Amino acid sequence: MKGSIEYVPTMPQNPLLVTEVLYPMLARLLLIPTSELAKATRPDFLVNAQSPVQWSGNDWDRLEANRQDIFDMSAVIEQFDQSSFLSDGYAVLKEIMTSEAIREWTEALKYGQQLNDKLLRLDWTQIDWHTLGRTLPVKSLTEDEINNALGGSQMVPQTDDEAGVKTLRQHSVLAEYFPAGHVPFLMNVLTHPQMLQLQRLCLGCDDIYFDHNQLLTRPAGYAGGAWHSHKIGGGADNRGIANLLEYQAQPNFNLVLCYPQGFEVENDGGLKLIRGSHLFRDPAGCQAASDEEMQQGWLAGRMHPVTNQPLRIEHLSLPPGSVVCCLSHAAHAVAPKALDKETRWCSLYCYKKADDLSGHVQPPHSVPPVWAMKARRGELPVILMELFRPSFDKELTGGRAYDEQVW
Ligand SMILES: O=C(O)CCC(=O)C(=O)O
Ligand SMILES: [Fe+2]
Repeated sequence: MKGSIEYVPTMPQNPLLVTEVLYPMLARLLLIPTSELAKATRPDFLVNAQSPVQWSGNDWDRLEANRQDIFDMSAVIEQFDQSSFLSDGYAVLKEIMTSEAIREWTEALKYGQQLNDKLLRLDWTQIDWHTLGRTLPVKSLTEDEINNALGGSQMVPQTDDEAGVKTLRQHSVLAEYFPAGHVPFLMNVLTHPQMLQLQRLCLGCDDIYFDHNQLLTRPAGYAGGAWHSHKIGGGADNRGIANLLEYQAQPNFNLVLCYPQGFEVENDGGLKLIRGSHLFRDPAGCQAASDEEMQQGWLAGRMHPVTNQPLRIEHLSLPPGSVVCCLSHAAHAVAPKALDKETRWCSLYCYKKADDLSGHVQPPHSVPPVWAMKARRGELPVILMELFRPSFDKELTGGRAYDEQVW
């Protein structure tokens, strides 16, 4: 009908896992060649010829053939202790990146941010919305909203999809979400044997899976991030204190925060954490807007369940080339960034394990549909297909398509 706007429901988080019949415009998307969908996720104006979502078999072979070390594994082994990691919920690994990795990682994060900024500035009517499974948005971001989001992460408003931001996030058109699909070095890291070895050490098992990947860029003037922790789903949240054996058996997530340029302890966008907080499994209660509120609230009188020492806030300061691994439920926050400081660069890679009791793996929070489709169709290297398996294998997820989560 002329003048009417076609109603299209939003794409489910993991469309290959849902059992209900999808609306035709969404169902179409899952049937087209992945090259067509990949092209729609990379509008011409982004001008990114190297984008891994458009790689051929030769490009994947080249990645494998040219891999260099990213970590000094002897430094990792020296600093990492599995039992401390399980009881602290954190492993702080200082200066473990090779000097070449520091250089390339920093460049990659800057480039990813440039792509994100470029998309924010350009004309979204040029985007092939139909192939992305929705109609042309009726609203645009305002000038202020765009300016506020430029140069940083998690700043684009997305409480609804009226301007199309949720769609651009889910499909990783916005490079801050799944930047490994935009920047070759970040894909190298995601699939790198040394990164995967680190995950196996942290999660304490051989079979590991990918969950999500983001840029976490904190520019001068960043206001700081409140205290929070992340849910796991699958019935493992808000269940009260767990002992270490019970904790290890859960379908845990490992958030890996990679800081190629590090940060200082104060007003530099640095990470703050509370060792032992994860064992309380309390993402609903363990929240606070400031350190003071945390100290007077959730933290007051709490003891580490293993060491029996009072829980306390730590403000980290990290040299370049450092990585922080953070187990599910572990409380963390981010310091503000002063106006006269340089941007803090970070990329987050989140991996996870199965529930030891059921064997099930939680559905991923953010594998873009085109990557799930490539994985299911056998278009990716075997390791990537296995890492992405929870995005398409209903048996592995125990029939779950998503879990209610806040990131
Ligand atoms: O920016 C950081 O260092 C951490 C951000 C964070 O905690 C999050 O995105 O959940
Ligand atoms: Fe977080």
